[in-house]
Amino acid sequence: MTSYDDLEMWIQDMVDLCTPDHVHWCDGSEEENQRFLDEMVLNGKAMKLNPEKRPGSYAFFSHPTDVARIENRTFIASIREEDAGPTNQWRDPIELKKTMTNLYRGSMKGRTMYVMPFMMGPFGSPLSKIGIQLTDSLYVVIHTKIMTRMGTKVLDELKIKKSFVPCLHSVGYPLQMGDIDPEWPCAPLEQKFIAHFPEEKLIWSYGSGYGGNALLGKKCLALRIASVIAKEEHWMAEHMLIMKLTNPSGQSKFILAAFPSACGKTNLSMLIPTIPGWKVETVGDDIAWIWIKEDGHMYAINPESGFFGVAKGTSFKSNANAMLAISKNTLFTNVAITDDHDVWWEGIDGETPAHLMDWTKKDWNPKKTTPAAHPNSRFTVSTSQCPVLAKEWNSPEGVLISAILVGGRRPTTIPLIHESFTWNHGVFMGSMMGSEITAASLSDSYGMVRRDPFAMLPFIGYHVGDYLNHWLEMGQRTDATLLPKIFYVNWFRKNQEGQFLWPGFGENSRVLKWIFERCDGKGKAVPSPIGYLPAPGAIDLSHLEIKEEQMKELFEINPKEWLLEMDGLKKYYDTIGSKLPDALRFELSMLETRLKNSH
Ligand code: OXD
Ligand code: MN
Repeated sequence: MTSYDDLEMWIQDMVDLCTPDHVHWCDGSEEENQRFLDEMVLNGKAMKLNPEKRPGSYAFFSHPTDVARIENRTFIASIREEDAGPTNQWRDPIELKKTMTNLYRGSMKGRTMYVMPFMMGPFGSPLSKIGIQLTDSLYVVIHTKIMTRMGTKVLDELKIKKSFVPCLHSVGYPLQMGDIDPEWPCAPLEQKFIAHFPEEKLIWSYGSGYGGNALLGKKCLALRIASVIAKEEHWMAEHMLIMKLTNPSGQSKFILAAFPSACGKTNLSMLIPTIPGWKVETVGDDIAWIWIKEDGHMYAINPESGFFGVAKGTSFKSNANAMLAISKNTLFTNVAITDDHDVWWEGIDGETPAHLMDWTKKDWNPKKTTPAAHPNSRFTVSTSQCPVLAKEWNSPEGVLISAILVGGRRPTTIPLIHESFTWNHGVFMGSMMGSEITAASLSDSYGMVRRDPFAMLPFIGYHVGDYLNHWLEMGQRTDATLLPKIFYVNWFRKNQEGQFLWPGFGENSRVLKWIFERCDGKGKAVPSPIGYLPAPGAIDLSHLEIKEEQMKELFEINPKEWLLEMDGLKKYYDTIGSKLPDALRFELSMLETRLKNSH
């Protein structure tokens, strides 16, 4: 963190380095935002959408080489290599600063440097953190305005908090006299760097203008740097949604869920339950900052103030609330455009139009073999437009957490839901999380699970072994009875024919109901070698057409499959090395023993 007293000096140093033509301090007002949007439309960098169909909304189209987070250009530059651990790309901080300083030198020539003071978390929350991002991209400014609390008000808060995370960003495309500024300036791949300096709590990003590479408050600050601060300060920065679940009697509980990217976190956070009387409301869809308060309970805040959601696949069927949220005042990137200037993407409701402009701005028709919208096309919208926003979402106090869900896409092995025996067993479940296995054959596929502990693989700013240990330590910091219960869910189990066994979407509320009841000490469960399973009949299946056979398959625990899974996990644990906590190897051996004794 950098001291408030050093703010002006830091900015002056960066101005001297990047030599922008102008410096603009963003006030974060609506007027300023509209001015920027108008300027971008005028300069051909934004398309205003049909105000009758999508009022206040704009579309943007990135360079085809700059379309997603780039993990292979993301670096943790800790002083000691071993502090970055085996899951991060390490660079020597002195070397990396030298390389990047050369790139930044003069990189904002012909451009304006925008200074954005922004706050991650509600004003007045003990956990909230301030960042100051310097950027030469207006696209980044208008997105940061939605995704964070940005503007002059943050400077007042800075006088109280006294420190901030400096974030420097340049698209890496200086303009000489007479140069034409392209629609989406960016640097070639080998010049792109998303760099984190964990000791200094400093972020430097160069060469990309897209999403998590450029909106530095999100993945860089709120996850990678915050995970380091959180470990030092005994709290947790996690890749989790926060939802409020209310039962028909009006009692509410708050639940966290960690799923890898593109496993439906946004959809689950806005779910419309199919079981009568139950309600889901949203606190956050991507990031949770969690701490233990004096009462011994865990509380969480959502550090963001907007949704940066994947557009592709979003529809009234998959997420009606998101569709309503994005009906106005929304920024879209790399979607397709209809002839009447509205948005379209694969998976949206309705017929595929006969003609579109695709995300590369070329004519498109259904005969084309390329997708019309980029698979990582995005919408950016303020949380305030979510029709089911929980009233507590902006509370500086956070919300009391009753349950933590972990999960991923697992076509085999993992049942629809199981509950951990203890906190440590739950951390073990989080450590074994993995993303979809694509290989067809069973034995091959076990080696192909991409382990993604707590969905944090690309976002832990330090050694993964230390990270898992931090989870275990957090469990020691309070009475075990006050800790949230941990559950492993798998909506994605398939039968032999490759069909999903569980209908998903709103029907997931049936599983949430059992979780709620378990947290209330009411839901019935039976122990199994892998954890507690719902007792027969404990999951409410009323008015759901699902065969008994299907339910059996959803909950089948095949010891042979699980022992293979444990073999894969051991190999993964070996890659973590000596920093892997002994407690997790112990959980693994206990599970193995239980499985062996069960057949
Ligand atoms: C995201 C991600 O954009 O996880 O949220 O990649
Ligand atoms: Mn995410």
